[in-house]
Amino acid sequence: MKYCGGVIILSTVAWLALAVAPHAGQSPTSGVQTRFVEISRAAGISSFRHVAGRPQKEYILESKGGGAGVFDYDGDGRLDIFLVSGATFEELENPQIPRPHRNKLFRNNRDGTFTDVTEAAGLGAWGWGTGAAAADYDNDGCVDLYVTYYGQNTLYHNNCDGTFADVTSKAGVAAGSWSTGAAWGDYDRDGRLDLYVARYIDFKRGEVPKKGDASYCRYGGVPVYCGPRGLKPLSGILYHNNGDGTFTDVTEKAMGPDVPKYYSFTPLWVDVDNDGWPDLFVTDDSTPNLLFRNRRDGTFEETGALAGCAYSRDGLEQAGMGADFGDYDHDGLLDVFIGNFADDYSTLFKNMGNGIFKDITEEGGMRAATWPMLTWAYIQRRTSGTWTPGSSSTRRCFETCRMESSAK
Ligand SMILES: [Ca+2]
Ligand SMILES: [Ca+2]
Ligand SMILES: [Ca+2]
Ligand SMILES: [Ca+2]
Repeated sequence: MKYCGGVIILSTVAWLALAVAPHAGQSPTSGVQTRFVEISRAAGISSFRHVAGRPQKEYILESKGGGAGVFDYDGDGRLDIFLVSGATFEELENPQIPRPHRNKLFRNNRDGTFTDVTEAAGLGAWGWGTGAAAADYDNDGCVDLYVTYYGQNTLYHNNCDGTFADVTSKAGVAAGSWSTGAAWGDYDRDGRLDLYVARYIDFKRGEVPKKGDASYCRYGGVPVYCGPRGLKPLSGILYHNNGDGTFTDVTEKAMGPDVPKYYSFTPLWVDVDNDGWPDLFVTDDSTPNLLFRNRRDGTFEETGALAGCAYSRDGLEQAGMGADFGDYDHDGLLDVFIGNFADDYSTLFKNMGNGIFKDITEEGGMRAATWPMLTWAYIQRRTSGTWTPGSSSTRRCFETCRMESSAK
């Protein structure tokens, strides 16, 4: 979750990041005992069922989660929950059959329970959803919602009366093919939030080999669905907000004609060099991470490799899933932690200043600990203490966070 210009921005692909304050009287790093209890049924949100193809997972499209958006859609000061569902190939290819798998919006009742208001809000559309990003793009005080899909994405304008209107066509932000994460940020500082949409694979089921039928369709010698390596990657899309309800695709103008095509998941707007202009970091699966430094003239320079945050310290591409920035050592520079696929470590890049990063995962004691896990997200414990890379307090916090994460 990022705060930008007073609005909440969420960029989610099966993403959850929580900042938890220490309990009163508790030392920030002294054996915190926060516990999580499963309450979805009691809270009234258990009617949501996420689906993504069949359990056999014949294709990579069937392997992804749906993400969520947690935002205050009705402006009552309480966060509501929007959950994104995928679909099945049968639903995709035969519109005549029932399509029960839908996104859902749950309104916060302020008493620990939620009410399903999907239909009343006009958000019950069907599709193979992948993520959501909420922000007030037209500055009318009501938070709007962008939903990404395998297929055309949807921009919902919040009517400020508990309902939304699909304005995708007028806005011109459908993107297409396979979008994953999205992020709102005002890169040109004109007071209006612009939109970056990460995309993954140019996926067409009929053109993809079956399990085990190609070298990129095996994992550890076992036949698995093909990809992402071996399949055609896509570039992201940068939409400039024109201020009149429409957007313009400025990807080439702002990022150049040779904008990289990678398997992108999670984009984040963040000012990595503290010059007051939002830069863009993109976590990519099995391909280098991207860092677009804002040139302050409406254009960007992609500096991921030069900045030291495109590859691991071993010089390898990692399979980045989710990421978040935070100033873990309180030096005023935002660092980034990236959750990667299993059989590799999740990476902590320390911001060294001037837009340069250093992989300090090993010094932080996190390399071996994160190696076995496929990490989509993590829980960030915000403390008032100062952490030194490699110190026992860093390790202690990390181990505590792992414990909490597994208790979800
Ligand atoms: Ca609310
Ligand atoms: Ca709005
Ligand atoms: Ca703008
Ligand atoms: Ca900047």
